[in-house]
Amino acid sequence: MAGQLIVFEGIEGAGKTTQLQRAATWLRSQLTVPVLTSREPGGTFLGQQLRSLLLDVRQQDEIEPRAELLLYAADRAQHVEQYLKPNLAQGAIILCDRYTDSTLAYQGYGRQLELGLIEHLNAIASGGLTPNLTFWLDLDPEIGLQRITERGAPNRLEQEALDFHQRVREGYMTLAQNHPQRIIRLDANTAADDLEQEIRTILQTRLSETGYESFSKNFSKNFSKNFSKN
Ligand code: Z5A
Repeated sequence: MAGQLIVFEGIEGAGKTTQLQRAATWLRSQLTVPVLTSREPGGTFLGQQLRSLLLDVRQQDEIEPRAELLLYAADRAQHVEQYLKPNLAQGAIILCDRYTDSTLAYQGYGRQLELGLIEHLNAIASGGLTPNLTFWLDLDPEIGLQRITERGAPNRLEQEALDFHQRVREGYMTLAQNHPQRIIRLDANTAADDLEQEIRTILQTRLSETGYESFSKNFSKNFSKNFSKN
């Protein structure tokens, strides 16, 4: 069976990385297929170098919005061909921190570059690879930025003004409305344990529907173990 690409999206501090790691740990305990994690930017060796160019606050040049867009596209093109497609072809489930919707939300809605241009570039960079499922962790940017400030050392994009992050969030809202089957909105202002449970339930349903039989079997086994009175 071809693998599954499952993406976690949202503004800074929404809790994507936390939930992605928790979901990966849980899926590995449930499935026999490989469960991998990755991120954009930075999912390849080249991508790690692009990531530091893009996010380092010590960057001397003000990065032009179109230059920024092209650097994210370069990172994606490398990531898709070198990592995502080969592993999906082997049947892996890949949980990825950010993908094409980030470019639409940040460079499109945030930087206000032309959406049609970004869609075209996303199609080129992704080679047509679209996520099977996207979790959008929706959070008020004021709360997200407060979480980041408490964590310390904000990156170049995290230092943008609040209205930039508001536009990014509105962008995600529009994307979720336009792709209701693929993008699932989660209220990220919820305790991490509750979010984790919600994500597990959705993954169980979606992956069972896609034919992950060992998943359903393991699940029913766990279920009877947990709830059987014997
Ligand atoms: N970007 C772009 O512009 N265009 C593109 O095409 C792509 C990306 C692909 C990547 O930065 C940047 O690149 C990003 C968009 C841009 N902008 N910025 N900045 P990154 O990877 O370094 O940052 P990030 O993706 O935004 O991750 P993050 O800031 O680390 O946030 P997160 O992964 O969503 O959250 P977290 O690390 O899981 O949690 C953050 C803090 O909140 C941490 O202290 C947690 O303990 C806490 N937390 C987590 N969950 C909760 C809950 N539920 N309640 C309370 N506190 C919580």
